[in-house]
Amino acid sequence: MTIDLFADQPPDWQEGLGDGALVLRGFALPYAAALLQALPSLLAQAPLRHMLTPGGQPMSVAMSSCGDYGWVSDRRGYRYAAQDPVSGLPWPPLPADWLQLAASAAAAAGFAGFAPDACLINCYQPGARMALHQDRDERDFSQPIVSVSLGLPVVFLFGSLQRSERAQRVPLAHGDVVVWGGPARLRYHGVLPLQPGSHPLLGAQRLNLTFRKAR
Ligand code: MD3
Ligand code: FE
Repeated sequence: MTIDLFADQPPDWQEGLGDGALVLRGFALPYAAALLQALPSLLAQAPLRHMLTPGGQPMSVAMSSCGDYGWVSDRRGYRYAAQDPVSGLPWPPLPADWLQLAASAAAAAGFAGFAPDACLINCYQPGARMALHQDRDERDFSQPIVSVSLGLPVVFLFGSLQRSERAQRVPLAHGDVVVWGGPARLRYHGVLPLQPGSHPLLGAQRLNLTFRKAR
């Protein structure tokens, strides 16, 4: 019998980002083809759009959703809605293999039984960015958020519970999955402007899928 001195260490594809946040490098790679295969029909039903901030500015990131609820922003504010305001129809259903990826990533990070009812689809073109914000439109902050990065790499900003505190910079690449829960759930976060480039599967863009339990 051998004694494993590193038995308490996570595998090297798992990186802690402080309490409650875990990067699973490349976790989505085996799912990437299936994820991308479902996209055209999802986006045909619920097209990507540049939503307005409550202040009336179009966001640089183009967004859509699937699942029981979608995230909506307009002059009235931010909220989850059961219908896409563009079509008046329900959002397309969350594909089964997307759900399976989200649940298995959450389980790997210690959140067994994660059952998201919303997936926000963010599409970044070069120059698109996301300012520091908190995700607080969901009802139950004990539920984690699972994010999947696809396409061009980006620098993710991971702040603290106060906007003013300095954010750490975390590179996120194609196939990386991050699970944000527990004490990390309400940390400020954002994304630096996407740099130009070309990804073999996605060309000059980055997609981010965030799986959430909205209600
Ligand atoms: C940390 N999206 O859609 S995903 C968002 O890359 C959003 O498109 C970014 O922030 C993107 O709201 C970042 C990573 C992420 C998502 C939710 C979080 C990080 C988080 C919630 C709490 C803390
Ligand atoms: Fe966010």
